[in-house]
Amino acid sequence: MSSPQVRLHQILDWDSPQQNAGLRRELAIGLLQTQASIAPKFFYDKLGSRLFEAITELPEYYPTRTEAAIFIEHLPAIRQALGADFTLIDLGCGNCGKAGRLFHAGVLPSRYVAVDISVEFMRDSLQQLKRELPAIEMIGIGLDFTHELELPDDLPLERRMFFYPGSSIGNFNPPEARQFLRRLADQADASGGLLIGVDLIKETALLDAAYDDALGVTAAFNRNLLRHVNARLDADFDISDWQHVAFYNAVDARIEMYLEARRALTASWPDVAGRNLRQFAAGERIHTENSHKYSPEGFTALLASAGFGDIRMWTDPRKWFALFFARPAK
Ligand code: AVI
Repeated sequence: MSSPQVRLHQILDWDSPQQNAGLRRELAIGLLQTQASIAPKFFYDKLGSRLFEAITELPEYYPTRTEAAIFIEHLPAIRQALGADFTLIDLGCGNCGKAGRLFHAGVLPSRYVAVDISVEFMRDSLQQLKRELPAIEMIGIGLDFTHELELPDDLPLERRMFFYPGSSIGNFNPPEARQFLRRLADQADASGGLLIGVDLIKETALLDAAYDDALGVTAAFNRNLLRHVNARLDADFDISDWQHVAFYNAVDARIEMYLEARRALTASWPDVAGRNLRQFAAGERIHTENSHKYSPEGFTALLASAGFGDIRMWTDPRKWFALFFARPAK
């Protein structure tokens, strides 16, 4: 028996020479800055996506399970907000688990568009979901949507519901988040909307533990970045030289994540002129991620400034996490 079909658009192709050259350039520029940095999108090779899945199961990492509990508690209101006959556009779908749980709970779109940078991982997960729910039209898009959001031309404009759970919005700094949200508002009409999960400001100890768990899974997720960079850039980072550092910066309301050199070392990678070098002193850090936390009022204001109105919010009893629904104000 043939399995039900999903449509795939692979806009991002890590292996196309042109895109690969752009990604290598981006990595090299980041590594050569005074404060070296690697963009968080490089976390998500196949192993990185699996490690992130494992993070979501950790006792310390409360966002995923708190968000799931909000969905269960407020399902009727969420269903009512989304309405019927809509297209769910899942930004950073990962293993499609969150959308799948919504569908199995009876919140059913007529069309599901799964977008992710981890193309292979998304394709496998989407094909599995299609086998479970063959009646829903499913489209997969391999895309770095943090830069551009190119949707298929034949995707109807009406009732586009953007789905951005998990507080991934926190991985942008607030001005970039506003810009990104504005792009979403521009790609829907007044019948559309945005369902978005946001991690809320809370006690420092809880936040620190969520990003530096006792088992070391977040450390592995962070250090795996260097494996991915070695593969992409032909670099020679020795992973055992680097340790995970993560802490809450209360002034900027964000977790900051770094890789810290355990000793003085040099990393190198080839370029047209030979080899590029970056020397690191012992204790020097590579910035790998920020994860911004918001107050309910702060995120409401951000949505409004990005062109959204009719804003609703649901939260958990401890007010650790919030789910917002908003419509483009047109
Ligand atoms: C994907 N993103 C929302 C996660 C977060 O919480 O910022 C990524 C993560 N980094 C470390 N743990 C989880």
